[in-house]
Amino acid sequence: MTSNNEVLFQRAQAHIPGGVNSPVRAFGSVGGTPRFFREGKGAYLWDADGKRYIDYVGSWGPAILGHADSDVIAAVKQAADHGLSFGAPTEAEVEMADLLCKLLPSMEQVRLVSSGTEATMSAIRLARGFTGRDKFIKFEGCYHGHADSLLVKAGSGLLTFGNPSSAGVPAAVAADTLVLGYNDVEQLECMFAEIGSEIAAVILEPVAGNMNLIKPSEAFLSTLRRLCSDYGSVLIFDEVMTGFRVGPQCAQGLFGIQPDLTTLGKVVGGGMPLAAFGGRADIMSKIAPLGPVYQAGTLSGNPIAVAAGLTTLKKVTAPGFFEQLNKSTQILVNGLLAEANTAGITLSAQAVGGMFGVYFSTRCPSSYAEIMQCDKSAFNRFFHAMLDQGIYFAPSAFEAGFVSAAHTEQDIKQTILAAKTVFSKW
Ligand code: HOZ
Repeated sequence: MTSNNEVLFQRAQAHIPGGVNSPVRAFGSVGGTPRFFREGKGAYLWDADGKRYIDYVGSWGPAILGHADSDVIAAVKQAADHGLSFGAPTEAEVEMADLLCKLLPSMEQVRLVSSGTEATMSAIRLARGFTGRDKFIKFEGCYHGHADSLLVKAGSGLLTFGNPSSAGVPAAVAADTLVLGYNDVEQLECMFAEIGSEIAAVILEPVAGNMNLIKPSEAFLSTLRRLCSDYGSVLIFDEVMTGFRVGPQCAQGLFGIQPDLTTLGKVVGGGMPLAAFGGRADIMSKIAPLGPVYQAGTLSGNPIAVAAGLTTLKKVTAPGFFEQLNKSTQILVNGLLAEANTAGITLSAQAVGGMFGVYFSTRCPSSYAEIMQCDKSAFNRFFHAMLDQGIYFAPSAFEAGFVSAAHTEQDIKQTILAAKTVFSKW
């Protein structure tokens, strides 16, 4: 019998390119039909056939409280009653800016935008305007949204579809994007020794989550901090994914490194389109209307999105929140590892806060090259078998997973049990 998901996917393809509004949703690399979801509540999603899944995608990160958290929904409804958008300042966005600067010691000033792409694109422009330099460094497999200069050897959907640099980006635009290896300290030192005084910025995901999950080495982060300070380059932590997801002070708090600028998204909007970039006041003061670097947005600081974000941030920074989330995520990872081990299947896995990575390889990868060595076809098999069992992981071997506060002990047990069933038939 044809499922409603199949019918919708067929229909979607008539007027939406590839049937999806963002490529990673298309199941392109795992094959099969994307699930069309009609409802989410807590840790669960229900698809167009009414089948329930335990969700480990969480809208690609924002749903840290689970879907349709009652406090967030109440705040959104209340804000909506007062108007959807004003294109003018509101008290709530001032409260959001105060809160972000209080939570992150590296953030003296912050500007709200509507997406992670806007945040990273604006941060790069600002770093260039501040330093008067054009070149910047990014790392292979890191994804910083889809602004032209950042779509070079990028992760997420580009990596998933085997086309890490997008067509349509003029060579001249990409010429100043220098791409190095994640965790490759020697390469970094060499690049700075050669042209350090020409580098406007270094941008990185402080825990990479768009080529599956890769942890940074301590030496990598401290070298980055030192070199950027020595050469006057702006260190940008892209915490769109890690922000308030790996700890109450994001990855920078976890690792004790202060970036010059930070980009935020996902959790910060609690499921609504909200993102931010901010950092040192001397850099942020270069933005219009104070300075010469232009950046703007009709829906920036949208009151509904700010209401969802504020409510979410207050809940995730409450005492004990991350202790519980870290524990749940670790139990999931340990359980998957134990079941694979029992079944004699080569699997590694790790967690950072509420993020996790599962790899069909003997050990957790620490570089782009190592990620590429993982068994992708084993992942695809695992993905579909788990989906059949009602467990929804990201449809790509190159995406991190996310646990929410709504995942109960029972949900995680059920997930591990599903993996046991899958591995027993491997
Ligand atoms: N950064 C997300 C995936 N890694 C974005 C989701 C998307 O591209 O649709």
